[in-house]
Amino acid sequence: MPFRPRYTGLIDKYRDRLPVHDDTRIISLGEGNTPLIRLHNVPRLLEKDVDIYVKYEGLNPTGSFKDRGMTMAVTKAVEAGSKAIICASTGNTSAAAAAYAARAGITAFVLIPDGKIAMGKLAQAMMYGAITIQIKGNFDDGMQLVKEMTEHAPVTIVNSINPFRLQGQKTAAFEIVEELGRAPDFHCLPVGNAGNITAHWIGYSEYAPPSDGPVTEACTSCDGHCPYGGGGIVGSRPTMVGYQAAGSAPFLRGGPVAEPDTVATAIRIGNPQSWDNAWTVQRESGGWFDECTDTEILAAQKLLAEREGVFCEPASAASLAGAMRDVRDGKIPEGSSIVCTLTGNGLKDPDTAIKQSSAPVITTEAQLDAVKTAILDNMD
Ligand code: AN7
Repeated sequence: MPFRPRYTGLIDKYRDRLPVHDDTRIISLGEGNTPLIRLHNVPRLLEKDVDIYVKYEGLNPTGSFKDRGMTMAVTKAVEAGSKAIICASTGNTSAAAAAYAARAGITAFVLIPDGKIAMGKLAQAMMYGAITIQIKGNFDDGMQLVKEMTEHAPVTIVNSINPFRLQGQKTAAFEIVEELGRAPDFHCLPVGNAGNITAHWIGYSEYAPPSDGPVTEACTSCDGHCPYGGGGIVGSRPTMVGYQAAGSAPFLRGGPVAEPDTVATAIRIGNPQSWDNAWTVQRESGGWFDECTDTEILAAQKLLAEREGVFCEPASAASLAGAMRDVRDGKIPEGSSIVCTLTGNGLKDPDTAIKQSSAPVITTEAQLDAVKTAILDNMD
């Protein structure tokens, strides 16, 4: 039987296109290589001829896409001799930072909004041994404090303003192109700080560089033209579409939102750090931003779980909620191939899931008669 080499993470796989050296010590947990699942039942429900794939980033080692960026950011922090990393987070960045710091043997300080992160994410920061600082404020307050802290202590920021984060996250686009053999027509993502939509665009642009000029203006991490990698492999880039939660939608309001609020706590962000880059992505790709209500987000999360067997966290479902509406309205035309990024695992936020589920949970005596009734009453 032929054996395939063991998968050892995205830096090893894409080292030609990433800023690492031959002797760089790689801090990895085997992130990346996530499944691209073709939806069967949702397109049928929509009664539209579209191909919808979900890129299930919830299957990364800490359960979100943040691991792609964190393997790079922590690898580079360690290479530079840093002994401590710091981030503000709505939960997933802190989980990833804590895990990769543990792996590297350095300290992670994480600032999270008190009472506003999902339970699974708090459990992760604590178990991975981060120093957790719960602030009586939101993500945007935390981000401001983290930036100020770097002037007072030798700590490396691992939020997505760290350019190595985007370099790691661009590999999701590589995987999608390799699997489909081409770029999708549309790529839909939930947007908070807009780091991930920027990173995807950098990745797509490296695989299908425009004939003239820089790969993409959004590629701030390499001053406008990427020195890594060896040219394009496909001929097109997707239209990029970013969806925000309606109560937390600065890209729709045209500026920062002071008191962002949404059930999708991961994207409860009022002052996106990649503001300019995101508009560059929108312009260069011919895409758009839109917003989804909490009701739409939760309905899409439930639909995906009940009809496709894929459990993502609420923020992630914004990508599908928005895409479904745009397909229905014809903004995304029939015949299109669409990828929706499911940024985080549903297990991150069991409270929200249990609260909104209407599936029967029947409590009975541990006796055959009682169980028989429960089953026969519920047969179709
Ligand atoms: C599940 O963890 O910002 O637009 O601090 O956790 O790149 O910010 C999380 C963001 C989407 C938005 N989906 O991505 C954090 C944090 C999930 C997320 C986003 C986040 P960006």
